[in-house]
Amino acid sequence: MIFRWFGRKKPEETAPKDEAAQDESVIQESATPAPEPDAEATPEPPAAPPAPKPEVEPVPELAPAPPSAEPPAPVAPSQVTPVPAPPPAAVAPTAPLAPVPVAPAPVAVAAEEAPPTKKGWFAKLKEGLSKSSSKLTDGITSIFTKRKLDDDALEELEELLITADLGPATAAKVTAELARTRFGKEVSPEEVKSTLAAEVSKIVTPVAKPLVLDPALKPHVILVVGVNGTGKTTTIGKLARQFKAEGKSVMLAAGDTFRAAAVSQLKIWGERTGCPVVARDTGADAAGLAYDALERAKAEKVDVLLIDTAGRLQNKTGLMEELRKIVRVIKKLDETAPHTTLLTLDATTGQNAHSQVEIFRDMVNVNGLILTKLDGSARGGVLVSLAEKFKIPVHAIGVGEGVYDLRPFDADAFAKSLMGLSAD
Ligand SMILES: Nc1nc2c(ncn2[C@@H]2O[C@H](COP(=O)(O)OP(=O)(O)OP(=O)(O)O)[C@@H](O)[C@H]2O)c(=O)[nH]1
Ligand SMILES: [Mg+2]
Repeated sequence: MIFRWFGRKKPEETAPKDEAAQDESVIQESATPAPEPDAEATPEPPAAPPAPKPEVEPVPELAPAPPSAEPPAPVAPSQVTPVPAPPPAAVAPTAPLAPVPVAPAPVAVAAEEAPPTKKGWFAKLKEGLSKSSSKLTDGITSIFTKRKLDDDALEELEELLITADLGPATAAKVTAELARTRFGKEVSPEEVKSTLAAEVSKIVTPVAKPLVLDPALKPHVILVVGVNGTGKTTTIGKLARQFKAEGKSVMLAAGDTFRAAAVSQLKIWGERTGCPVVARDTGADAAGLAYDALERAKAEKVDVLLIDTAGRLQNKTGLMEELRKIVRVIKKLDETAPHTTLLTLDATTGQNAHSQVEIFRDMVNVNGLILTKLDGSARGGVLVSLAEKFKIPVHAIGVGEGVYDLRPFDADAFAKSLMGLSAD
């Protein structure tokens, strides 16, 4: 039997925000570095720790964090034991597409907030997508005010849709559909918007699939991958909260072993959500850590293990190979794992998301997507072209930095919000 956890519950049914405090589980850091898997059990043991250097290579276009003057300080086990409280002003800037961190990012964990109501959720989605939708709706209004749907209008519309990141194929398909039904007629901007919303909804409906946990798996392993700063760690925190609210036991693995701040960031999420975090020292082998975490999750029969990974650009082959190594090593313990390989994509990056999907999919069999930062992105239309091209399930969307800001991807609500229309 398959348990559908996601997208089936109304937001108000989720646990209150202090659920973590009621949970008895506490963060269990490894006081000593976890042993490497032995050579017998793992023909490909993760041997020497990889040099941290490659992971912090300059990442001009996508790195979220400001450079720090401090070099990465190695973290001794004793130093990681106390989990720092979330900083009061922890709301980090929304992933600037700007320069280049050459050192650990500051720990960024947004402050907790109240769960939204269902109505509040649509309003939030609409507000979040307002930058994307205003670009589209302003354009549609200027093209279609008192104007017949002729070839020129269609061409302008197609161009507008392409610049709104829907991609050429989707733009052509959607305009062709409008032409089929309305060509030669005077159409109002409102009609155009609702026709487009219906077409967009048709395209994205097949990928709007909740993440399904298999209760027979102890654990269901979810590996979270993606380019630097796309929201992997934050999404893990949000998912952990949701799983806990469903009554699942959850374990987190701090597979981003390159930066001390990355481990602390996950530990804060672990503390907040009441989930144990398996971690090692900075610079430890990520595949070895993942192996240890899975071994422990199996022994403790936890329902779901979420493995964080270090951000990596899709064109850095060495780093992508490392990701494959994580997959190979955890398969020694469970050949069906990871059961879900989630790619986080930052909606503000627009069309670059396509190359991220292509390469991560080919390297590690990505079978689920999460679009983050749809709030405040003017490029939310990219979700439509991704859906049409790759047909990979979009399990959820991120609409903010808070723990409740991960929502099931509702095709209709998304399509209407993108076109600036109201819920009904
Ligand atoms: N506005 C907004 N910000 C988000 C969202 N998801 C994540 N962020 C923010 O984006 C920044 C990067 O998020 P992380 O979760 O650290 O990203 P990451 O992929 O783990 O980054 P690396 O570990 O450096 O590769 C943080 O400041 C988050 O708070 C979202 O849905 N909306
Ligand atoms: Mg991270």
